[in-house]
Formats: sequence, structure tokens, C-alpha cells
Amino acid sequence: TARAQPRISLIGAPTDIGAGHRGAAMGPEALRVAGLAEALRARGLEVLDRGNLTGPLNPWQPPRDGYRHLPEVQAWARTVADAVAAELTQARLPILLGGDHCLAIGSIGAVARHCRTQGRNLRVLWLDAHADFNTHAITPSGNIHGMPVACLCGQGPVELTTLTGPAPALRADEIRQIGIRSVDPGERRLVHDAGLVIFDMRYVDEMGMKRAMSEALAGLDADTHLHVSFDVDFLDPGIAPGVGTTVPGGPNYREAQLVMEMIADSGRLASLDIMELNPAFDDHNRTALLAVDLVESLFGKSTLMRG
Ligand code: HAR
Ligand code: MN
Ligand code: MN
Ligand code: MN
Repeated sequence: TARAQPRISLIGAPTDIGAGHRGAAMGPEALRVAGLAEALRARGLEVLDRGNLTGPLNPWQPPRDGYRHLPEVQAWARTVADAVAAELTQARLPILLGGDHCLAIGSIGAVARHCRTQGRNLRVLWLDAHADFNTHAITPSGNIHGMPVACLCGQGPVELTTLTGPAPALRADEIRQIGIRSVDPGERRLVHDAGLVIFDMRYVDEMGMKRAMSEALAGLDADTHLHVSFDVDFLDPGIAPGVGTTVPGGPNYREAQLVMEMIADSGRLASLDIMELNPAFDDHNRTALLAVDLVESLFGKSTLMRG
């Protein structure tokens, strides 16, 4: 059956305010240089590039009370939330070009609020090497890009947990994490107690990516808004070196393609984050080009006609 083609808006958020390495602020431009808009247009999609948001510069301070740059992270996340909300209100599909992953507090906060207002169901797929479920009490770094899932689930500073409305923005049962292979000691307890559903790399090794994705996508209905938060460090560093926090043992090229193809087949994708791309660690924009290749699959590019 023919489905209405989404109208896409690209939103650049050039900051590394929540990260432990500088350089993710260059992510939006690297994705543009890699041809993201052109690739989507070549699929027949309408794409508007809204340009870049602005916010505080990175003061590069040590943590205070367990957080690095909390006021600056709040400012950026709020700006992101407003920009994403504006696109959803216009029935457009926002693609956030990060920027580090702390900004997902803003994008997903806005998506969740939109879904509550519209009475729609929500599913968040979190593609990442990391669970991003730290709190100020257990973080090994103070870097807030390690905390967005906890904040969205109501665990974190009030500045971030109530950014887009009353906490929690998300219920744990609305989230599925895939590709996880780095969870800090205290974080392990928190994700367990929260009941987060995690298809970690051991699960992928034992059961295969097809099984992991079938389960992660199970239960979507016609009324479900599917948000994908794609942390580029999800990918194996052998194919995706352009991130600040590589973790060995990630999905290979074929597994990553299958993830994207199965999401496309669900027909429910309604918003997307592309996060943590760090051109300072990349090799001739190779990781950005790979991200664009995968996003083409996410929007329905396939080798053969299927079904
Ligand atoms: N878990 C570590 C910390 O909290 C590293 C987090 C790194 N996070 C990202 N995004 N790169 O997933 O400091
Ligand atoms: Mn992340
Ligand atoms: Mn990560
Ligand atoms: Mn238990």
C-alpha cells in the first residue's frame, strides 16, 4: 500500500557540550558535506535544511556536583526541544544532526510531549554502544551525554527531567536499546532496576540482529510514533572511527543495514537523531558517508523490491 511520503526537516545542533571530547560540534556540517539532504531527495523525499541552532559555547569546565556544563546543556536541550516541537506541529519529520547525545533529552522530550498531546503511542529505539543511563551520583565522568536516557525516565537534575513537561518524559517500557556493550558499574544496577529492555551485543551474538530487531519493533501499531536515536558509536569502530567514544565489538556493516531496513519496513519512523559523529576523529569523512548510507536504508532504500 502506498504511504504518504514524510516531509523532512534537518536541524543542526553544533555542540559538544555534553561530551568528553571536543569535535561533535562539527557533526552537522560533516553530514551535510556527506550529502545527507541530497541522498534523501534522491529518494523522492521533500527535505528542508533548517540550518543550525545556536547556543552557549563549550566552556570546557570540570564537573560541578557531578555534572559538566549543566546550565549550558539545559540551554541547548531546550533550544533543540523547541525546534523539534515546531517541526512536529507542522507534521514534518525532524532529523536532528548532532551534536552530542545529551541533546536527545530535548528531541525526545519534545517527541514525547507531542505524543501525549495527540494521544499517540511512542516507541524509542536507542541505537548505541552505551546505555546513557548515568546519574550525577554514579557517573564516572560527569559528561551529560552519558545521562540522557536516565533524565528522560525521570532520574536526573530537575533542569533536565522537566525540560518539556512533568517528569518522567518517557516510561522505560517505551524504550528499546540495541547494540549496547559499555555499561558502567553503577549504571548496570540502574538499568536493571528501571526495567530497561536492552538487546546488548551478547544478545545479538546469540540470537542474531534479525531476532533483536523483530523484538525491538514488536507491538507497534498504526498509531505509534517511532523515534530512532542513532548514536554513531553504535557501529563497530572498524567501520565508524569518527566518534569520540569508540567501543569495540559493535554491529558490522551488514548488521547495521539490517537494523535500518527493518525499521524502514515498519513504516512507523516519525523522528530521528543522528548523534555523536565527531569529524575530528574521522578519516576523510568516512563515518559521515556511512551514516548517510545507513540513513538512506532507514528511509526505504533497498537492493530489490520486496513483498
Ligand atoms: N558511560 C560513560 C560516561 O557516562 C561514557 C558515555 C559515553 N556516551 C556517549 N554516548 N558517547 O552514548 O561517561
Ligand atoms: Mn549515546
Ligand atoms: Mn554512545
Ligand atoms: Mn532484579
